[in-house]
Amino acid sequence: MVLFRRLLMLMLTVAASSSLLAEDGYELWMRYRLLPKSKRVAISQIVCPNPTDRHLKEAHSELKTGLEAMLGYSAKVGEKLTKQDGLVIGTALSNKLIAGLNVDLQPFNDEAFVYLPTTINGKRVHVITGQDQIGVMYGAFWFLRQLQIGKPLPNKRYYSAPRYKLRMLNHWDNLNRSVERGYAGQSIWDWHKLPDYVDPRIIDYARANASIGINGTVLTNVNANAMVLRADYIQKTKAVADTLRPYGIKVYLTARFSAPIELGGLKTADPLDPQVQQWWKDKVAEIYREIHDFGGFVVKANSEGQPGPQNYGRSHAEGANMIADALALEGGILMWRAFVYDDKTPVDRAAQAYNEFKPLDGKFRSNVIVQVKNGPIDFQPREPFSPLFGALDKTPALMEVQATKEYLGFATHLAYLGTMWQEALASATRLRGKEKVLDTLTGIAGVSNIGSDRNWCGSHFDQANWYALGRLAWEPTLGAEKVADEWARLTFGTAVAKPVVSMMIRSREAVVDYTGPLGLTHLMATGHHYGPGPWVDNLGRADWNPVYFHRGDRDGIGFDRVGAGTLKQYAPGWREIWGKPETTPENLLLWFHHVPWSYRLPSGKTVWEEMVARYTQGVSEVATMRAEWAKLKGKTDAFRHFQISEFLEIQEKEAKWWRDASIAYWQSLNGLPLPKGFEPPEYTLDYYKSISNPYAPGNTHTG
Ligand code: GCV
Repeated sequence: MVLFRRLLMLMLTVAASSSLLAEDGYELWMRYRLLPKSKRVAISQIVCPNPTDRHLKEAHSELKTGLEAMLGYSAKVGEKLTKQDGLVIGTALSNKLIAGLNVDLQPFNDEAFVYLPTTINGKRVHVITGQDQIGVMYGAFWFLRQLQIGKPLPNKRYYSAPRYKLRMLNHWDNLNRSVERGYAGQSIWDWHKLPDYVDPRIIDYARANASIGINGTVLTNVNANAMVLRADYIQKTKAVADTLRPYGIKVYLTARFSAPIELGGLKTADPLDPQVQQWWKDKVAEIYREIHDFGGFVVKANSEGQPGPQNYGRSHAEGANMIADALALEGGILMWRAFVYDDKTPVDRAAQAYNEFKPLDGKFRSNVIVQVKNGPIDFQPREPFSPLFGALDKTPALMEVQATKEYLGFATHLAYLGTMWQEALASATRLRGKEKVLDTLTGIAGVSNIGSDRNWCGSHFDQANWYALGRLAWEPTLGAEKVADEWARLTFGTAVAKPVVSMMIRSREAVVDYTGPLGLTHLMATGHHYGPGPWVDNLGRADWNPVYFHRGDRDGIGFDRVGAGTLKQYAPGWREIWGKPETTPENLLLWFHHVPWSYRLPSGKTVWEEMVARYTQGVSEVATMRAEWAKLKGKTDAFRHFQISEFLEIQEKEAKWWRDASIAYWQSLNGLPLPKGFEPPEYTLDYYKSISNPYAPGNTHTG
């Protein structure tokens, strides 16, 4: 059987590399396949008088390639409108035909675009314009997307403007090309060959990002290596920046707080030391001499062993402001992460970011943005939103989400994260005047899931998370389902979109169910975080251990965050809802409360019965997804279908592993029998405890 599969895989790989069946995922959502006749729009000409201008060049070339492939002929390219059906692109300044239309662009920002179906000199035209050429480029990608999606183009003026200025990718990529929490091969930044050789793949990366509106990328890991600030590495970064710039993408780096010592030979990195301050000013000036539009830095300080201002008795604000002052001279920004925990183990780790940053609100320079993870702990399959959203009245905040699925099954588990991010973004803060979390943000940053794998993300479905990141950062109210529908149509074709979306929409909840239902959290194995480890209790600090987070014992389970005082970090409206087990929604019950195993839920089931049911439901949901995917055989290309089938099989096996290991462990605590009708775990708890995967991917440190 295994041999047969290998052979099949080989045959499919060969087929996939031929031009006949080139569906290996490399093209992402920009596949531009020939449209059915009924969906083809007549475009005989593309009118773009300045096709070599920055952003217009990229728009023009993408339109040419995309339209030719989708329409099956090449549109004439020129400055004058001579044909009956044209696509007219540019700004009023760059295109006289557009100037003549007097399109009102006033309410929009410079990244927005307007689409206008109209007539010029009696000829039918589609106009794509904006205040700036970057808007025109976004409009071009939008236009191509509309055609591919197979829905009719708007029949009147349509516009779109990004909600947030900062729509960022954060690569956790090390200089040795390993990727922390990366499951898609090596880093796409080949630092060794840069700056002399820039892999053409970087252009495709830029196209993909531009097509979904991402406009900034942090090239390096937040567990930072100071060397990236060395003169030769600045040249390497410059080469990447030069390649991404035409697509409207700015480059950022992570700054190691101790760089003045490591690179500059200083004795200290104390932010109040004038020599240290000068070092950062000089370093920033050096970067901007080479990269005039460098975006700025991201800093992880005093967290998980990273150096920071607290090493010198200074606050996060003092540390951030020192680097921010250097950046301000050049127009750069500083994203200072709120994912901190110092060496004193707090009563509740979920409380720490708020405890540290709320008192500093108003103390940061205006070019500092505090970067806050979506939940208070760490990208778990389910957490409530971080209480810092909306609580920082005078400091802008960026929401950090994780596209790479460190806690949601790595690359092989199907987990569409659009639903998870939507849950956080759409949460009501219940603070007066700040209705939803998404209203409190300056931007969204997603920890990248991109690597050197041919399909970029380690699995075909994981591309959807990159896609959703860009689309939701452009417009956070779009809705996870609509985004999934776009992606499915673009990636697999319109015919199978419905069943694909249905799988995607249920997928994250399935992972929650088989890894940690009812608000349980942080139950994974140590280090690599692959697989279950709810029994782990031997790590260096209390709040690294799963037992710290679930607090299960003979009598009950869950973390009492009311008693711990953490609930007070949320607005009074939430305190009322989450303050009592009876009013807390089931999906966060054990996050906020410690309850007896016999605690009865509104359904009449006890917590224990419900937990077993949910674990089991998670596994059967994956089995259902497998069956649904199997039905699409022959309706999608063979290669991707095969690989996804194999991954779903892995997911089902691992979901069962999570279920069985967890249930065996909880039973060892509570001594309760399984509710009627449920299968016992396949193996003993000792067996599950003995599983060891030292080489599971992604567990790297600064390289
Ligand atoms: C980059 C979690 C991850 C770490 C990561 C850290 C962070 O703890 O396991 O790999 O480090 O978050 O966000 O800084």
